[in-house]
Amino acid sequence: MPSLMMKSLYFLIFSIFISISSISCQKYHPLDPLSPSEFILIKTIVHKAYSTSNHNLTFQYVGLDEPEKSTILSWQTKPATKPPARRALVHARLNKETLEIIVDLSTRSIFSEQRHLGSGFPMLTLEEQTNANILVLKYGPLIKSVKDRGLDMSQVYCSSFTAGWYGEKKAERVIKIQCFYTNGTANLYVRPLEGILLVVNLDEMKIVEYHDRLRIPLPKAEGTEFRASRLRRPFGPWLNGVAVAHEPGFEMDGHTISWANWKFHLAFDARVGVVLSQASIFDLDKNKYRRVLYRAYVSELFVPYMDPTDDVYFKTFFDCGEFGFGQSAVPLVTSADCPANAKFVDAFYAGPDGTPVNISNAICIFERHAGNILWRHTETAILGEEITEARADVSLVVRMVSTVGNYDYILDWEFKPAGSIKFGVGLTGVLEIKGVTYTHKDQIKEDVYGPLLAENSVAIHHDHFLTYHLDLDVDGEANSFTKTTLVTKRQSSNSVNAKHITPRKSYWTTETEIVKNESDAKLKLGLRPLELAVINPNKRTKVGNHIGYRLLPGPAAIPLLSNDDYPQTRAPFTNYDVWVTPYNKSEKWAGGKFVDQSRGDDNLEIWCHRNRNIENKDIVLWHTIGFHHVPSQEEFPVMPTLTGGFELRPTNFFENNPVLKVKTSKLHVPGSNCTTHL
Ligand SMILES: *[C@@H]1O[C@H](CO)[C@@H](O)[C@H](O)[C@H]1NC(C)=O
Ligand SMILES: *[C@@H]1O[C@H](CO)[C@@H](O)[C@H](O)[C@H]1NC(C)=O
Ligand SMILES: *[C@@H]1O[C@H](CO)[C@@H](O)[C@H](O)[C@H]1NC(C)=O
Ligand SMILES: *[C@@H]1O[C@H](CO)[C@@H](O)[C@H](O)[C@H]1NC(C)=O
Ligand SMILES: *[C@@H]1O[C@H](CO)[C@@H](O)[C@H](O)[C@H]1NC(C)=O
Ligand SMILES: *[C@@H]1O[C@H](CO)[C@@H](O)[C@H](O)[C@H]1NC(C)=O
Ligand SMILES: [Cu+2]
Repeated sequence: MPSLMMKSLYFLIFSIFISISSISCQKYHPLDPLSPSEFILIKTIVHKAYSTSNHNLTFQYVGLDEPEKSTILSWQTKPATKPPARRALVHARLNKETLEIIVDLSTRSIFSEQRHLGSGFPMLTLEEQTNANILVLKYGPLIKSVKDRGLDMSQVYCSSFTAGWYGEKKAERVIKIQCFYTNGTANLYVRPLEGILLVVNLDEMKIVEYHDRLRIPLPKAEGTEFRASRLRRPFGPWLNGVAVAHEPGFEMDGHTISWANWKFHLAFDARVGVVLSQASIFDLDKNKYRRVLYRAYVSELFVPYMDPTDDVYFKTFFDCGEFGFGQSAVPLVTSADCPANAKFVDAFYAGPDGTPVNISNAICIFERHAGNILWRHTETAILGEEITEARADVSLVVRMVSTVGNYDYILDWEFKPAGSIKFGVGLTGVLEIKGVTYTHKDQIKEDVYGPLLAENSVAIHHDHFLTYHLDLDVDGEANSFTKTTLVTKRQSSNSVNAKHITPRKSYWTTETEIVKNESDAKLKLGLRPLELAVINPNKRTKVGNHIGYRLLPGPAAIPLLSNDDYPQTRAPFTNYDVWVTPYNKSEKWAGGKFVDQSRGDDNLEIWCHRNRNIENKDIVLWHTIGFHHVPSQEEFPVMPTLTGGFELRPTNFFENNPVLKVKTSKLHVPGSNCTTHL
C-alpha cells in the first residue's frame, strides 16, 4: 500500500558512532540485526567498491546475510572459537540495474556481487516514494485538474501504490500515484481525487503517464476525523487505561530475552520486521532448555483489492517485498499501543544512501496479565474436603506495528509458560476508499466493488494474506511433518471380535501419516478434522509418543481470484494454507527475492515444484492466514482492530503438564475482592 509521506518526519537520522560502545559490550549473537555502526561500515565498503560509477547507487534493502544454520549451531557449542563471518545482503540500484551484493564486515570487503537479470525489482525506499509524491504536486496537468474541480492545490496530498505486473514485456521501475484532498481532515485516504492517476518512473524520477478520467464528487470531510482533539461531544464509553502493577519480569542480554521458562533471540529486518530466533523452553524434568523454533517471521503479506477498473485494478500489494514491513514500522505509543510498563526497543534500517535510520520504540515487550486461567480444578468427590487449585495465566508479548500507508498491522508474538507460542495479527487503520456518485445504497444498480460506507464513499473489497516462515527445530533439526486425520468408525454389533456389544454405533479415531514430500505437504485447510504437527521422529517420550509441536491454524481464506489472474500468478503461495519445505537459507521470502513487478517465477510455489523429500529432515513450515475483508460502517472513518492468529502448541513434547509446579506471586489490591449477589 502507499507510503505516507509524513511518516519520515518521525524518523531521526541517526548520526555516527555513538552507540558502538553500548553495543560492543552486549553479548554477541550471529543472528543479531545489523547495528547502526555496521550499516555505516556497509555503506563505506559499498561506496568504496562502486566509486567509479559515483554515488548514484541507492540502497533498496540492507539486511543480515545470516550464516548457515549448521555454522551457527556448531559455533554455539564452542563459542570460544572465532564466530561465523558477519555478512550483509544489499539490494542496490545502480544505473537502472539491480545489484545483489554480499558485504563481508569482518574483512571489510565485497564478498560477492551479482547483477539481477530476471524479473522483478527490489523493495522500494520510503524516500523515493515520498519524492515521487512531491514531484507530482508541481505537475501542470494535475494542478489544472485540481483547479477544474474547484479545489485548492494546497490541500492536495499524493500517495504511491506499487504497479504490480499485468503481462507487460517492458520492465520499467514505475509507481502509480493517486491524490487525496485534506481540507480540514487528517483522514486523507477517505477523500480520493477519483479519476486522477499518475505514473512515475522511479529510476528517472519522471512522470511518464497522466490520466484524468472521471468527475466524481469528493467524499465529505465531515465524519472522517479520528484525532481526539478534533472530535466533538458526545464521547464514550469511558475506558480505564491498562493498570499493571508489575515490572515485566524478563531479562535482555544483548538481543536474547529470557522470561519464565522461555529464552529467545529478537531481531529486526527492514523487509519483514520482527524476527524471532532460537526459541527454547526450559524443561524441569530434563533440567535443560529444549529447542522449539529456530526462526519465525512474516515472510510476505499479500493484499489484493477487488476492483478491476482503470484506477484501481493494479492495487494488489505485497507489503513485505514491495514496501518493507520493517521499514514501515512506527514508534509505539506507551499506555495505548503497549501497556505502561512495557519495555521498548529501537530498530534500525538503512536509508537509501546507506545511512542508518532509527525507528525509536519500534518494538515493545510486556507481560500480559489478561485475567485468564492457566489451569484449575475443584475436587468435591473427596468427602469432607473441598480442594481447589487454580493458577493465573501470564504470558510475554513482543509487539510491532507496521503502518503501510492507510493500513496499520499489529503483530504480536506471545510466549506462554505452558509451551505455546501464539502469533497474532491485528488489522486497523483506514480503509481504501473509492469516490462514487452515490449517496444511498438504493441508488446503486451496478457492481461498485464494495459497500457504501458514507456518502460518495465505497470501501473496496480486499483480502489480507500473511504468510509466516516457521522454521521449527523440535528438539533438534531433523523433524517430520505429520497429518493426523480424525476418522469416523462404525461399531458393528455383529463383529466377530466384539466381546461386549454396546448400543454405540460409532466413534472417531486418529490416523497419522508422516508426510514424505513437498507436494503432499501443501494443504488447504477447511473444516476438516485434521491435526498438523512437526515431530522429531528420532525422539520419543517415556511412553513412546513422538515429541512434537502442533500447528493450531489461523483463519483460512482461500484466494478467490482466478488462478490465471496476474496478481494470483505472483502470489501462488496463498493457494494453500500450509506448505513444508526443506531448510534452505536462500528460500526466505515466500514471494521471492524481487517482488516489485515480479512475474511469478520465483516464489514458494515454484520452489516446491522440485518436490523434495521432507521426512526426517530440517524442515520449514509456511502458514498463511487470510482475511477476506468485506468492510462495514463501523470501520469508518478508522477501523476498530480485527484480529486473527494461530498457535504452535506442544504435543507430547513434555512428559506431563509443564506448568504443574508453576509458582505465581499473588497481588492483593485493597478493596478489589468485594462480592455482590446476582
Ligand atoms: C546520477 O543521477 C542524476 C539525477 O538522476 C543524473 O543527472 C546523473 O546523470 C546520474 N549520474 C550517473 C553517472 O548516472
Ligand atoms: C475547505 O474547508 C473550508 C472550511 O471548512 C470550507 O469553507 C471550504 O468549502 C472547503 N473547500 C473545499 C473545496 O472542500
Ligand atoms: C533512537 O532514537 C531514540 C529516540 O529519539 C533515542 O533515544 C535513541 O538513543 C536512538 N538510538 C540511537 C542508537 O541513536
Ligand atoms: C509423495 O509421496 C507420496 C507418499 O507419501 C507418494 O505417494 C507420492 O507419489 C509422492 N509424490 C510425488 C509427486 O512424488
Ligand atoms: C536453495 O534454494 C535456491 C532457490 O530455490 C536454489 O537455487 C538452490 O539450489 C537451493 N540450494 C540447495 C542446496 O538446495
Ligand atoms: C478480601 O481478601 C482479603 C484477603 O484474602 C480478606 O482478608 C478480606 O476479608 C477480603 N475482603 C472481602 C470484602 O471479601
Ligand atoms: Cu482489510
